[in-house]
Amino acid sequence: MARVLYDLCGIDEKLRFSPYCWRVRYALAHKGLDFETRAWHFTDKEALAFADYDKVPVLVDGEETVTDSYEILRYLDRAYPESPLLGDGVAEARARFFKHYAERSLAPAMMRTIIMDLLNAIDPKDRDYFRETREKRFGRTLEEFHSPAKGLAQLDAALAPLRGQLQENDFLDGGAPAAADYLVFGSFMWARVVSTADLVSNADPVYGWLERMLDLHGGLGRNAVRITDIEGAYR
Ligand SMILES: N[C@@H](CCC(=O)N[C@@H](CS)C(=O)NCC(=O)O)C(=O)O
Repeated sequence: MARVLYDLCGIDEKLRFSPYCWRVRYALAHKGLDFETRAWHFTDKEALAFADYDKVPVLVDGEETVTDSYEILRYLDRAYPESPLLGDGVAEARARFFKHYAERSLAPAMMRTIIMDLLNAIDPKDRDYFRETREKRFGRTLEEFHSPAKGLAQLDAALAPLRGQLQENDFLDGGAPAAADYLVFGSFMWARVVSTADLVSNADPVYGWLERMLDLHGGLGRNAVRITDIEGAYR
């Protein structure tokens, strides 16, 4: 049976922007595993009832159904031990730091910068749901939350540890990419797919890493459909 990844789509089914799904796409490519995707919308909760979950990514691998991007990476290491993503013990505990760093430092800064582009990239049938749930989460309207100047300043500060690491290594996991890179890069793919905002200047050591990440696995990220590829969709 084909391996299936339920993957968030936007205004066009080809527009795939979930940072969590991008982690898993890179992880599957890292392991050399084939998969198909099923385009999923925010409001398509019934389509995930079989997994008893309401978010993507969901990976169906034969008899196994696994939810949550980090748990999927752990599952992939258990089921396919070659080319480890997270590793075991101490390595896995350290990799987990990058999940929290991406979710708590990078993503909020990016969200402030690209939120209106993100809304525009979402399928119109999902926009009310997105607005309602996110405004509740932020405690203000999307328009009030939107502040590219603040977001970019916040991002610049949050990138400091990446700069240190990337001045010494080509990848966050050292000489070759693994889970730390994928956990963090998923957020950059999210921004890249929905927005044309320049988040990182080309003089920044992070920029070279982004370019290397885009080229990995046969240009997986570089070849992804972006909002600008969809006729009439970019504001
Ligand atoms: N902890 C989860 C988070 C997954 C998540 O939040 N996915 C978003 C898409 S980026 C989602 O499906 N949201 C559904 C919703 O907001 O109702 C993971 O790492 O996979």
